[in-house]
Amino acid sequence: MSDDGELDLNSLNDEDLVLQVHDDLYDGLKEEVETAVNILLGRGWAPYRVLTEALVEGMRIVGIDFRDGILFVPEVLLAANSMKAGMFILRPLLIATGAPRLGKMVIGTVKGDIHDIGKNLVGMMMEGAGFEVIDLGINNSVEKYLAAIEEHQPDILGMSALLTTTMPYMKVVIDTLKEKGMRDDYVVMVGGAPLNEEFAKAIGADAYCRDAAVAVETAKAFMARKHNQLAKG
Ligand code: B1M
Repeated sequence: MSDDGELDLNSLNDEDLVLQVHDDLYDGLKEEVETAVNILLGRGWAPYRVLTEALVEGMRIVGIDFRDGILFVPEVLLAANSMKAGMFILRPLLIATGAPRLGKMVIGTVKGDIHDIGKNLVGMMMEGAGFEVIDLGINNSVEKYLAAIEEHQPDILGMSALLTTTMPYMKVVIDTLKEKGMRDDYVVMVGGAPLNEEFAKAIGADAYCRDAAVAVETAKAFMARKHNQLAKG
């Protein structure tokens, strides 16, 4: 503690500091989260480790108490803003790999859904792996996805949904692609907490991605297959 009673984050060891980030995220203390992220980076932590162990884990805990009615929307919004502030610091570090361009992805959260933290994380990690990412933001109608696909001609369409009520909209988008004879032109990857492999298969997506790291590996595998097919003519 400092003289004014404030906790000096620098005085904590790594383990306690990470636990403190979980608490500060929970309490929506944006500046404290930013400070702790910078301290961990300063101590040589890899950006991905800070992201997963401090921020994503902190948000997981928030999610449990939100589910159980201990936290409510205003508190969770503050937590989400703190998480975003931490991600903002990590973003340039995660994408500054100088990796060659592997492909292009259009990604967005589906209509009726405003959750964007996971989608943003996927976008960052994809950029870090060398993909060009066009982020459509939240609440995307099928028309918005189609317009973006036509404008940007991506290799991959990524969709995110965090609500059981919005995840069926992914099928609307995929069915529309089918109707227009465009389905096979793109790899469709889907993700979000309530989804699973079975759901992805049932709606006709190419892949379900449990998390951002899986999204990157899956996208790389699809691009490798695509390049092999092109090479074979
Ligand atoms: Co909401 N919310 N929320 N929420 N929220 C959930 C999703 C919920 C599970 C909480 C709970 O009850 N436990 C619950 C859904 C229940 C259900 O449908 N079964 C819920 C609810 C009910 C609601 C509201 C309806 C609450 C209300 O108003 N009464 C409301 C809905 C608003 C709307 O969308 N229309 C609502 C609102 C909000 C806030 C605005 C307060 C805020 C969002 C802020 C924001 O995103 N900017 C919020 C938050 C933060 C959450 C929780 C707590 C955390 C979500 C998150 O950011 N996780 C969440 C609880 C939970 O998920 N356990 C909850 C961290 C993030 C890194 O993980 O998003 O899963 P995630 O992303 C992962 C993977 O899923 C995957 O990779 C990511 C990174 O590893 N992935 C993809 C995600 N998208 C992908 C796309 C891909 C690939 C992988 O494409 C290729």
